[in-house]
Amino acid sequence: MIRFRVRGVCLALGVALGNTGTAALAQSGHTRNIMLTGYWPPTNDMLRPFSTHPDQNPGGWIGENWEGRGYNIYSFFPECGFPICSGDFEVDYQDTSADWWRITADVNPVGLITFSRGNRTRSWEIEFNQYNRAVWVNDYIEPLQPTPAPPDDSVPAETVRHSTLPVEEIKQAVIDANLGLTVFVCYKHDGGGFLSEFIAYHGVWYQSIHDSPKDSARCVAGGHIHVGQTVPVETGTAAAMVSLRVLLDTIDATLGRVGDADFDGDLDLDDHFSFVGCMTAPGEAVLQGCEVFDFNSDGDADLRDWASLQNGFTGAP
Ligand SMILES: [Ca+2]
Ligand SMILES: [Ca+2]
Ligand SMILES: [Ca+2]
Repeated sequence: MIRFRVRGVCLALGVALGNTGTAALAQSGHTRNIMLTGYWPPTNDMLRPFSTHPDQNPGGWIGENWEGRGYNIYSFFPECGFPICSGDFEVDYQDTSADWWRITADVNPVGLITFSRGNRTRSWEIEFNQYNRAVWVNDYIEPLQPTPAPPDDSVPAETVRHSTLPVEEIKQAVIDANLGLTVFVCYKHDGGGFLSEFIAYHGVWYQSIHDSPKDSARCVAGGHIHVGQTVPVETGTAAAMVSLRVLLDTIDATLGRVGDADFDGDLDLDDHFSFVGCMTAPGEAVLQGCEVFDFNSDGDADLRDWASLQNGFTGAP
């Protein structure tokens, strides 16, 4: 682990670990992997339950087939003894960018949310704009600007990329959760021009690259949320989960719900009947055409997947 000192106010770094431990299974042109990144507290601490790293999450990973929805949730974040952080995402444009591309190549996320520490209030600020800036706030390790700057040579400098998260739906859901947060979408401003906006830009940039339904690692939606410094960790975790549920709803609406074999929007007896012909032993390869039943993305359609289907039973509309 490289430890280094940073100073002053600093936003976002995300983190990468040497071994992410992800299933990285591609299916039907996309995974069911969701990538979350955190940075300064509370955004690193609030994402611990979704880390597969035993040192960062001694309580154990809860991301597998989270809430029976058919998505594996993976988080990556640094350890920060403010202002010092350690981990693969350093407060450095060069390392952050290199780690971003390495981790996404492993996770192949179908959706992503980058989080970073925001202002000094209990805010949940959903960022709409992130720019391909030619000039950024200097980081602390030479070279102090991104290399290259602007980072994205596929579009002109100062091009804005918008969040593809369902920003209004996330806002409303977090408000409705009554977590004591000030929730808003930032439509008029940018992400601050430092590491927060840099990783935010990477998120929406990555999503645009993998936007096509023909992409073997399709990414449906991505964007950034700034979390206020005084948001308690537990509140941050709760709000992240609320935001995540809305993201999963959006991905379901685009790709179809896991377990919905007849693609009619429900998990009813018709789907259960279909499962019977698809069931495998644990670890036995899922049959072609039965991938929709592999809730935990481990390559089979066994009784664990059946349990998720049963728990998600909706009946016919
Ligand atoms: Ca640097
Ligand atoms: Ca159905
Ligand atoms: Ca399975």
